[in-house]
Amino acid sequence: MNTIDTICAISSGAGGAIAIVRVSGKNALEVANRVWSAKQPLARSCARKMILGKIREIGDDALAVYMPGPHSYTGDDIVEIQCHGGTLVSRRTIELLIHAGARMAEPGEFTFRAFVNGKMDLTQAEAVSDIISAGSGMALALAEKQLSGALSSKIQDIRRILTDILGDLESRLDFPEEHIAWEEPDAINRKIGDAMLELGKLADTLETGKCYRDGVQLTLAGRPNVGKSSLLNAILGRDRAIVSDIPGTTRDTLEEYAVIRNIPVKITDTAGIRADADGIEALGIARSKQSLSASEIIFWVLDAAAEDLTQQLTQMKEELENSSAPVIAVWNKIDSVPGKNLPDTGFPTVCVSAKTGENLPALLNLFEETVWHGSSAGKADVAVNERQNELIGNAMTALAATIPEIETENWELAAVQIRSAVEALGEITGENAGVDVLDNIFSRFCIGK
Ligand SMILES: Nc1nc2c(ncn2[C@@H]2O[C@H](COP(=O)(O)OP(=O)(O)OP(=O)(O)O)[C@@H](O)[C@H]2O)c(=O)[nH]1
Ligand SMILES: [Mg+2]
Repeated sequence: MNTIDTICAISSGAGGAIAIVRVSGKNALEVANRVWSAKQPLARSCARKMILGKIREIGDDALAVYMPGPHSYTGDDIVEIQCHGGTLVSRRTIELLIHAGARMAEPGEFTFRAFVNGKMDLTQAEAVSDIISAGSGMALALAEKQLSGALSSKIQDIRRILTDILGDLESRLDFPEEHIAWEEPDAINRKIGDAMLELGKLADTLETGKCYRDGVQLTLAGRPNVGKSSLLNAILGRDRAIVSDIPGTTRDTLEEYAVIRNIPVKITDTAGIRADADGIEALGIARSKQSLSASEIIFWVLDAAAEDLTQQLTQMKEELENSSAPVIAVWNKIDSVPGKNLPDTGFPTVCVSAKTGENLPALLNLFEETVWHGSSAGKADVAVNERQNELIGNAMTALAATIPEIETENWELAAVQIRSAVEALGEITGENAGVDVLDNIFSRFCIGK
């Protein structure tokens, strides 16, 4: 991706009534005016105003707006043309723009330009991608905070402290004879320790970020007829799965997406598991077991109204023997046996009625607590991704190696280590990011962003 060409792409999603075609680069105005026309061409005098005109060749009505750099999304001159949606008009407009001198933008190229032009750093560019793919309000809120620079400023604060220390170490190496007021080794190490603590806190938000960005896999399992599908419907608030009093109603696994307590969740309703099944039912049960092993949280549903409570518990323990995911035991159908004494399941347990909705909020609360392992992780205001976490890990390793060097006043080695920590943090914000890192990040964007 170079930053010289004038680039264009359809920036709006597929299928809308209106399409937004974006042109960015030093010739944006000239190129756009060759394709779009009105009484007056687009010019600086009408910057940031929407003007009604036409796409020249097609004669199609289209609004256009000129946003001169550097006060535009990319920092370059931008023209955006709003034409009729559907593929024909917008594609033809792109063809005309290319004919007029623009080139098709690569995925993420507009945001890449914004990064190169200093409109945002790398964590903010990553946030743009997160905003587009956000699957829940919380994922969106986190991405918005990151876009506004919440993560960048935390990283920059730590980086600044380390850069100051590096300056101190380098001056000792450069002017060993001078009596400058250098900091005591203990004081330097205290600062490094504080920086490591802050970095550790950021690394701890990885799990939160994963949950909010990628969601959590929840499986509803149990023997036939206990009310798994009824529970799915109750959680979703609509009749998604077929429910009947015939055991073995759900034959195949069934997947649905929901947002529970702000957490995006893929819920899998499964075929009831029992020992002596054959034919199609046995195939369905094999799938239930596959889903259990891929699950990150399991609701094991039990029938509180049945007679064989202890047998149900024995089966549950057998089936979950090899499962590593946290389990919540759910006694269902308590509406038909109010006040019944139920045995201890050995797991965190909630009694509910999928039929009346009784106690469903308690189940969802327990689900939320389980996702966050009872910590306040879900309330984090920033959440790092895998890439950022790895670099934080590198920085922490380098800082840990700096401490003994400072203790023994081995300034040269201390400076080498701390410089590599500073560089790792710089790679998070993009200051030290290599071409391959940038390619990798921006190639994950969609075209037009
Ligand atoms: N009284 C009462 N009945 C319920 C409740 N939940 C489910 N049922 C009934 O239990 C029967 C089985 O419900 P399903 O939701 O189909 O059970 P399932 O576990 O999905 O069953 P399979 O798909 O066969 O494994 C139906 O007749 C439901 O109406 C409940 O909370 N209270
Ligand atoms: Mg079912």
